[in-house]
Amino acid sequence: MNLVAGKNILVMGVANDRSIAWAIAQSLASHGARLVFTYESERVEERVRKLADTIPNSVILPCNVTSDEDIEKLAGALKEQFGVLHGIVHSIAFARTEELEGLFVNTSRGGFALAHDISAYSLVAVAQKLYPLMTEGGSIMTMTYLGAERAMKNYNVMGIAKAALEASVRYLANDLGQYNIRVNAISAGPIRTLAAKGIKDFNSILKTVEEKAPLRRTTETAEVGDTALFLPSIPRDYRRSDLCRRRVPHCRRL
Ligand code: 0WD
Repeated sequence: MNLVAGKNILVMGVANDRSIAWAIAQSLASHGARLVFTYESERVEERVRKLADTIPNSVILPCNVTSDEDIEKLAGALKEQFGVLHGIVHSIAFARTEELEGLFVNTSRGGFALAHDISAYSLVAVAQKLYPLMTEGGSIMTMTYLGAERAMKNYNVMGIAKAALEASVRYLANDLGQYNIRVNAISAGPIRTLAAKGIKDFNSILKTVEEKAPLRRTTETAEVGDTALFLPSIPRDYRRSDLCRRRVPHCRRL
């Protein structure tokens, strides 16, 4: 089945083959999406290029989300090369390692601002510049974590940034719904990735999940990938679609 055939989807946040963004990209590509990957800097360009080369027809473009200029250039390049954009996968976060251990009360002003800029505001900045390309409707999604809702050991400033991210998702969804653009966050369980390595004692979080999660195991990135696939696969005119008629008995052809 090709759930996203013919859709142009931007994937931001691939750092390596363990990245959640990479698992999402694989699910989207296996269902026919045309993908554009962004990379933060030359530091990761080669790695991202090698991964992107394994997906036919994919393109890679630079974008450091702390730079408005980069985001504007990205918007220009996407407009020129694709015209229409159907989806954005925002899978980006950053906080200084020293802010991801010990007491949250010790968070610095600079560390707080940096974590919020990269992990929360970047979604707003990207949505702002790219939603005009979503002329056929679309899906914007980001990645969050339980630490937004509960105080979790060592997650600290990232939990506050994720709370800001989740609130941004609600406000963006309210703004962009009128253009048939959905905005969602997926809250994944803890997964051992590069970003997770920065959280002190991450192994004990994984162990707790193995003991307490209903499935008694941690989440696989591929599971997050397939969950993410559902969002851009929703037809533009859902109420007129076969999907709606089949699954919702009271939903008649309008
Ligand atoms: O347990 C986990 N791994 C969870 C992660 C559980 C729940 C949610 N998440 C979230 C993260 O908070 C993040 O929002 O998922 C998202 C993706 O994280 P990931 O896949 O765990 O981590 P990683 O593979 O490191 O990708 C994050 C990437 C960066 O990687 P590095 O490690 O190089 O910092 O975000 C990108 C970068 O590629 N990134 C940026 N991209 C553009 N501009 C920037 C930036 N300024 N900073 C970081």
